[in-house]
Amino acid sequence: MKRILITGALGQLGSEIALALRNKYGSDNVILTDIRTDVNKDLIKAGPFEILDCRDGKALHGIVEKSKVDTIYHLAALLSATSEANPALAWDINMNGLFNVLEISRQSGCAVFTPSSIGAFGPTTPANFTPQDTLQRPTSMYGVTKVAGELLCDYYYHKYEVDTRGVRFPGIISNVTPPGGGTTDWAVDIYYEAIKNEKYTCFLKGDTCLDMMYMPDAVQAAVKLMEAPAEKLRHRNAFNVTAMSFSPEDAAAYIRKYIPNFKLSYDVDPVRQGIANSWPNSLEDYAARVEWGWEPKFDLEKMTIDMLSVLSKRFGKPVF
Ligand code: AKB
Repeated sequence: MKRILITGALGQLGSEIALALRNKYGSDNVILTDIRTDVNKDLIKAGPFEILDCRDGKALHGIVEKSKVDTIYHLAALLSATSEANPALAWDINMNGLFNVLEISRQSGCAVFTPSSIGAFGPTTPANFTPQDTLQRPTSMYGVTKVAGELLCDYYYHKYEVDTRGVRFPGIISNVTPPGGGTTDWAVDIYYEAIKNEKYTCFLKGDTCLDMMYMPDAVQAAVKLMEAPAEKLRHRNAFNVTAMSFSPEDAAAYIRKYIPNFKLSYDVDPVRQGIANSWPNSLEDYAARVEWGWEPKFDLEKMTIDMLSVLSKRFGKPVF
């Protein structure tokens, strides 16, 4: 049976990957770590949990050895807008955290999943159907750490045979744990505000198209890639994956099918708009499909129906 450690386990992605892995491998075999304890208390209570700052390599090593960990899902990182507001902290957390995870994995023989992002691309990357192997010259600090992270993971694979794997996640939409500090956070907020207030003020321009994915597909991507036979993987760090590409106007049009009075207005944040403008409009994810069977289940319509039905029940505001 696998022994898995997750860093950043209480965050948007971590909290749902943690649940999926605990269901699959048993709660006792999935050790959650995070710097906080004030959120997702049910997850903390349901199995092993340790307070951990991934920049503390000694503490991380101690948990890996004590719990006989063989696989690390390294999800602790600052997202794009927070990274741009504090580039030094972003470098410290995103790079030193990853370096510690890789070093400990080299010493203890762990496999490592690390998410990269569409943020690893930049304004000189082909913007439409962005290929798997292409120019990567990002202009945000988040992007710099993501490209450096991809290269570092490749380095540990080639030099030390650490089984490193990763995907370039687009914006992830979920209704469990909110994201924080990302450029794509609007795509979550718009559904909450549509249900709660029938209106939303977006911080990106209405025609800004970005890749997105619903959380069940994101969880599936991480778990499926980590279970893929190694000999099938030609790429490792990191695979393009996408499920849909849409703009605030597109999302609003789908929401209006169920909430006809929904109003979308704008208060554009130049920093996040600048980051979004430097990212691709849509990715091509052929390598992931061929090498490990990536296949998303949710498009914009299916996701909109699911988001609205979950949130309408939660907030007692029926829309269907
Ligand atoms: C962000 O907006 O920073 C993230 C990402 C696309 O990596 N959601």
